[in-house]
Amino acid sequence: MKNQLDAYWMPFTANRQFKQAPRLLAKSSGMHFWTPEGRQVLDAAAGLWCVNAGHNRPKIVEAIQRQAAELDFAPPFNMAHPKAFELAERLVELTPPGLSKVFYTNSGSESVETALKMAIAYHRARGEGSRTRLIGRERGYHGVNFGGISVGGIVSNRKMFGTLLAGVDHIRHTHDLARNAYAVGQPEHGAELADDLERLVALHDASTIAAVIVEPIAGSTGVLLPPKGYLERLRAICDKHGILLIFDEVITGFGRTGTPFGAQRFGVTPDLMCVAKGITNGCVPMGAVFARQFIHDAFMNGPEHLIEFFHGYTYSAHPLACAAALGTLDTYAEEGLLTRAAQMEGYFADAVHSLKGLPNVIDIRNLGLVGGIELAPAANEPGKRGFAVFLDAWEHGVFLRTTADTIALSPPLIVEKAHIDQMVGTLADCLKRVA
Ligand code: PXG
Repeated sequence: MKNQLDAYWMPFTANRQFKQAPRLLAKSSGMHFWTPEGRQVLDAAAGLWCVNAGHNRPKIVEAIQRQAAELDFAPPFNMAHPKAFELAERLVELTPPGLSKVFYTNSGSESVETALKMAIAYHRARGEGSRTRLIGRERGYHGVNFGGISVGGIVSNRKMFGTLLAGVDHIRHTHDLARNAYAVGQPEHGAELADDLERLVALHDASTIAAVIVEPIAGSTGVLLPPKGYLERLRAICDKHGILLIFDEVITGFGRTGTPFGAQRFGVTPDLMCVAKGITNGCVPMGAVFARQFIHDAFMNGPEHLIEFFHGYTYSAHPLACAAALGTLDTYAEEGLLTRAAQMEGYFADAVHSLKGLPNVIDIRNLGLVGGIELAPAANEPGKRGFAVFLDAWEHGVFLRTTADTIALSPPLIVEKAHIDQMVGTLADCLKRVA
């Protein structure tokens, strides 16, 4: 057994712990995984915030199978295939007005790099080449490539990797247990934290700043919700200073908050919007960046035979991914999944907030079909308690995500009340056992 597990260096995993007691998945369907031994496990994490329509949906499976047999690969540079255009048209029907152009990538991390490059190149294309600075936010997660970890604000994802990108700064995060603990939905306090962007403008001058990137809801860092009025204020400050606003909607995209995108739920439209995950229901790697028309148009000058944006990937608009995405959008549309989280939000909120008072719980947060349960860290051992809950829940039939000592629930959008009861009931028992 040891040899069989040796060669694979696993991502974002405690490799030595895992290989002593591996957790393997062999099959999936709907709301569930099965282990190789045939044990059924409820998926309370939509895989990794991506399987929004549930597992192994027939339309998506068939679309991938058909596509693989018909056109396996089409070079994306100077060539294309019909589904790439069809998908782009379908996607922009779902976005807030103005986000009318789609650039394909293969992951959330690539979407972030793409958006950051677009922002800098956009300003240069329109003659403001001094705007090169990128602003992120403390505790932000924007994938793992160099641009993303530079604007990101999770220390452990940054500290091992040298000096990162130059010319990056960060606004403060919005997490405030003292004022907002146990808020239901968006917290009341903290809109003024958006003014931190004014501080950075005063420090660096707006003429040096290209863009600000934030997640509407920060997921990986432990489910941090935008305070009421915060995103609106960030938008207004960006407008005032000619700074582009980038939303990283890799987690909030495709129905997680009860609208197709978080932008619609929060009523704030960014200039660039990064997505991935739910675009193909997690079945084939794919990401995309949505851009406002004026950003795209700024590139469309110069001789017509020349490339306008020197960027793209071998697998941009991959036929299998486009087919999977079209099958996914059909499934979302037929079952009303992009708004279903709004219908389930009340029941889900009551369920997660019922965990208040259990051992070590210090906050509970929710919005749409996202729940965060924050635990007090064990003395001198941050993350240990969260990991113990993850393991205990897995052993008791529920797969969930923990980051440090926050438990994140983000079930597939097909979730029924009985599943919510099971995941929250199991979690309640876990918290009692692990305490
Ligand atoms: N941006 C955001 C907001 C994300 O959540 C990425 C970018 C990167 O996507 P790729 O496809 O390159 O992984 C993500 C990814 C967690 C967790 O524990 C979440 C992600 C990745 C790993 C762990 O919540 N999201």
